[in-house]
Amino acid sequence: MNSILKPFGALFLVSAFSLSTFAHDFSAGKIEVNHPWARPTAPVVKTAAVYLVINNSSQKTERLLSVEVPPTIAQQAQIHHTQYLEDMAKMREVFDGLLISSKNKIEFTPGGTHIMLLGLKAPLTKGDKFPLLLRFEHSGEITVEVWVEDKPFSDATQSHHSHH
Ligand SMILES: [Cu+2]
Repeated sequence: MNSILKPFGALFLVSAFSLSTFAHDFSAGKIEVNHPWARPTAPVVKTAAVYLVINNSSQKTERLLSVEVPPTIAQQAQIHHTQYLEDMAKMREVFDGLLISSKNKIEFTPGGTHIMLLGLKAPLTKGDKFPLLLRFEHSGEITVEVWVEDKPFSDATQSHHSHH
């Protein structure tokens, strides 16, 4: 685990320049990540879930291998599935990566697949933004910016305001 976390510091510095302040979408090759967001957390809560959409426009199946956040945000980030067993929702870590088939997308949503932050260092507050690293099998690494907000708004279409 330590060896995985080490490169993050350098990576974060580099990616800070490529973070777009205009659109909230991020891409590497044929992979696009749309609107990463998380809900605000209560002070006593040490976990949080991050949601986003991953689009794979390539000809081959892509695999999300792992996710990371800076140690200043949380101790660990994991990919989780939610399974329902006899009306009980149970979260399971995805160890072998998450497949995104060719020309397809995966939506991480409340009650479904999500990225779990464990050992939060501070509560997530509305308006906060923090980096999240996604590591893909073919497309390499993408650092996205997670926005802390009450709920997601549909991107793109609402970013254009008419001028009177
Ligand atoms: Cu979870």
